[in-house]
Amino acid sequence: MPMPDESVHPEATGLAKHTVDAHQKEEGIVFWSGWFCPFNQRIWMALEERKIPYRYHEVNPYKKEQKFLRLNPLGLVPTLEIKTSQGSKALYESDVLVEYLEDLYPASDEHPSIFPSDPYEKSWARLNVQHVTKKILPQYFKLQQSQDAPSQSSALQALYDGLRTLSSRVKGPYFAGEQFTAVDMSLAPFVRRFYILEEYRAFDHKAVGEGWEGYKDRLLARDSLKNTSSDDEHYFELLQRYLKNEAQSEVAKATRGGQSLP
Ligand SMILES: N[C@@H](CCC(=O)N[C@@H](CS)C(=O)NCC(=O)O)C(=O)O
Repeated sequence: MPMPDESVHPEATGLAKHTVDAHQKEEGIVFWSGWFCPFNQRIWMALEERKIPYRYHEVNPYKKEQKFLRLNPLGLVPTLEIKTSQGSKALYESDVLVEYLEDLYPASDEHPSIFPSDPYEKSWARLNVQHVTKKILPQYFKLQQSQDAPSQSSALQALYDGLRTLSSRVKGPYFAGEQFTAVDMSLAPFVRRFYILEEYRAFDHKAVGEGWEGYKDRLLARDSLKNTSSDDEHYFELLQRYLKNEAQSEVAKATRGGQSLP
């Protein structure tokens, strides 16, 4: 029997579909993407923010087809296939891919960087990407999948704590000031999906506290987020399996088993 997650809507919709259509010609980078995945959307945003040429290729990572596993043995999106004269090689893991793209296309007017140029500020940004990935996201997934009131309440408080810490470090309008950076990008796709937590898990943006609401509004208004986002109904179709704790993805299994995220 196929896993429930296998039956995701086959393609991006809404504004994301226009972006897909605009990236069909052959390029040196092939973006193996799952339109629905927030980790994947980080890289999609980076490609768009940095104006990097790429070809979009939709893949259902829950089907684990051999040609996909040959590129990424973990079978996860995002994956980048890099074409060379000797053939193809690949890289994966959103946090690594952001750094790869930065090295491949160093900051220029044509390809604006998503890291501050000052070395301290750059490492501070990296530290805060880690804060998002290691402190905020596990609580986000825990809150989604928890089925009883006490565990939902403790995940909700821990999520607020993580967001509050980040929010207190935002210089404004974005994390590092005027520049939109990898920190903003690491969180924005998840904030885009918070409407489901508001509806089903009593999440309240106001409860995060000072500065958060303005910051999250600026994230949600960013073109690279909007242009890589699909219609709400299709996110809900997938995320309701998390709300019922029925999802069988690696992230869902890790969350259920109390392990760190894949
Ligand atoms: N740590 C990875 C996580 C990527 C990830 O979990 N992707 C999910 C989709 S949101 C996936 O491909 N899942 C396939 C599976 O669980 O089998 C990253 O940051 O790139």
